[in-house]
Amino acid sequence: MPEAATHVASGKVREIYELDSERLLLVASDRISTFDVVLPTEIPDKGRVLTGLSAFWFARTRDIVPNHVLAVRDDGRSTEVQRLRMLPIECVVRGYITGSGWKDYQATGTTSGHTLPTGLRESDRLPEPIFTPATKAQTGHDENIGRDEAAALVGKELLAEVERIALELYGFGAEHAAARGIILADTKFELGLDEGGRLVLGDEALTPDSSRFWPADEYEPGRSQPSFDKQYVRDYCESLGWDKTAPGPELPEEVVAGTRARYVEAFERLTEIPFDDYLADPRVVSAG
Ligand code: PZK
Repeated sequence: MPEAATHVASGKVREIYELDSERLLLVASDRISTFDVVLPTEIPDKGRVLTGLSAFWFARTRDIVPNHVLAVRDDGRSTEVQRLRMLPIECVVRGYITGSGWKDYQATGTTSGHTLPTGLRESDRLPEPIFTPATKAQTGHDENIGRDEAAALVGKELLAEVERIALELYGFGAEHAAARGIILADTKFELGLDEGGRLVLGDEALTPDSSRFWPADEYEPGRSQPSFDKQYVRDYCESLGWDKTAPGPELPEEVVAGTRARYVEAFERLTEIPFDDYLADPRVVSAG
């Protein structure tokens, strides 16, 4: 596929290649992970859904922050991007208390230095979205860090700008998603600096792999929420009594089909573009 490109990095479900000194190619695979394990069965078109959704958000948030996208290739799963100097923090924003934020809150009443109201239930909406930066763990899990620790990594002034941008991006995505029946519970951005030292949004943005999407019509605080995209996979894996260590189980075709349909549904609800139109010409998400 990326013929003369050098492989530079692998994520769990994505690859990065170097095109030249200034450009990288991000390739989103159809692999899916659950409980932190990549499964042996792929979800057809998952990589295209994530690539298209990211490109959609990048196009619509350009006035909030410039982004690294140069072009989405005709295959719909590969994005040519501007090479950046990535910041050494994950820029997480939470509008709801779940995941590691919920764990921190139960243990300390705080997360990333934010003192939260008492009496919150799992998955409750927060009074306002909070910026909860995290370290980039090479292996294992990212660790939430406070403002001082984050400032030590990127500098105080840059951190303030990063926080403002991350909160604005989350607000834009959450409002857009809410109007279409999807709760954007939390999300992670990665920012970098271009050759001029300007902040640029990198990585993927506001996808189900970098965010928690919850179906709004099933929202019920006081418990963990069903995932918009992965719930069939989780339910199936739980039904097997799998111990959640690698290798994960193969998925039956009805779980694959149901999960693919959920990814496509997320794409179509959020973009209001038929997924087939994206397949025919990936540039449709970047127009308008
Ligand atoms: C960059 N990652 C994360 C790891 C992936 C993604 N525009 C950029 N410039 C420089 N570096 C990166 C980017 C971006 N995006 C992102 N690692 C480096 C990552 C593995 C696979 F797809």
